[in-house]
Amino acid sequence: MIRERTQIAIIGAGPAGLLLAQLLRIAGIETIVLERQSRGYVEARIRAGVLEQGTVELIDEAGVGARMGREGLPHDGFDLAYDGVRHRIDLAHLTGGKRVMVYGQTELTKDLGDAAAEAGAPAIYDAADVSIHDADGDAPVVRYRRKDEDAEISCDFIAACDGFHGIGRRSIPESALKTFERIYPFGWLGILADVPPCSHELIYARHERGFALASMRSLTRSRYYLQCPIDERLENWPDARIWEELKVRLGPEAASAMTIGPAIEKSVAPLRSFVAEPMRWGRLFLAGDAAHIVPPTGAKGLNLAASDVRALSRAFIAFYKSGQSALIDNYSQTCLARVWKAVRFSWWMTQLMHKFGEGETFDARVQGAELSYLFGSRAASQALAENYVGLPFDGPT
Ligand code: RFL
Ligand code: PHB
Repeated sequence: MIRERTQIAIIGAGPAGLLLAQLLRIAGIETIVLERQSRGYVEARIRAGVLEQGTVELIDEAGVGARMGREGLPHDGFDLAYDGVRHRIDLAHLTGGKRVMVYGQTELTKDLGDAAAEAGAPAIYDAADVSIHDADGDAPVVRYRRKDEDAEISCDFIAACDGFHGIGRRSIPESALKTFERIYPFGWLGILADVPPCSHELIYARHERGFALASMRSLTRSRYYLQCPIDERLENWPDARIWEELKVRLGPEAASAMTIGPAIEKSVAPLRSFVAEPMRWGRLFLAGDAAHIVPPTGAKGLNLAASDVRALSRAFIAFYKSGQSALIDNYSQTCLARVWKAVRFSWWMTQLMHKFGEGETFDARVQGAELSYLFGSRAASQALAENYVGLPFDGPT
């Protein structure tokens, strides 16, 4: 049996776990990060692409923003397309100069993984059978298996950053947790291709055949999504069919500027809203997707993980540096206030942009009216822009 001791045991080496470890490391707090998968597997998962300005600032504060500063693409706006009309949401103009950054989650995870390795404290990858013990007492323990040897970490606190399917949230007794969920009746078919984007900014399109999104990872790599049935099979979508459908849904201007090429990744993701309350049980803290999921329409998932980690790192730092536990005690309440606003925004944008039924329904008419209002009203556009660039981290609770 390997026995170890650390201040904070972190489960999960996704963006939340790695960023938390990095923020604590530079504050002189010890952590051990346990990850079920290999480093290669974690870094190859194609997911988020849009970072709020506050997330960018946090990554800089963590000392891992250099490559993002060189290679990331700052975006001042995006387009909404409806009924053949494209309307630009000028983020910078509507929010007093705020913008977002297009930088892939894969790249951020690599930068964080490199920083940990350079500091001589890489995550423990391929950690099997991770389990949590005594989190409601004073001496929590995490057990796992490493190359067929059993290991045990004793620690002061445990941060479960192990995503929606992790064991962190499941280790909390059901009676201590309240959960809220909405499952949407469709998914997103995503495609990644090494071709230049069809527009220099993102296009979110509401089309009678369903939602489509044109995004990117760089000036030579495009990321596109199509609303599809929840049980869609990838075999039904050869590359040629995806490109044709994107052209129809994104409209003639995007179609004429679209370069097509072979897909280097293709997947279907379900859409879900989910929140678990509270985000703490004794000495166990949930952060990121372990505590909440939002549909990707508002580009909020990774950004919420970053704001949880910001609050949790500040709480641990206050505890170790000045013995204050107020931030630890308020962690769940502080996070949930911002989480629910992002859940609301992601739900609203999903409702607005997707096809929910066939034909000329009441809901479709209301959607049309809301989009037309949005295109014509500065107040409505401003509310969208303010949420998209990210609400303040330390807003009212
Ligand atoms: P992750 O990334 O799921 O990482 C959790 C890690 O924990 C590990 N793990 C375990 N380790 C040890 N023991 C166990 N028992 C374990 N169980 C799990 C896992 O292997 C994994 O490495 O959660 P984290 O760190 O909270 O990060 C959250 C983000 O990944 C997620 O919110 C975003 O990707 C969501 N998202 C987007 N967010 C944005 O902010 N902007 C976007 O543009 C955006 N686009 C997206 C998205 C998510 C998508 N999908 C596929 C769901 C687009 C898509 C299509
Ligand atoms: C992406 O590029 O993967 C992306 C961008 C914006 C979203 C969701 C996903 O709203």
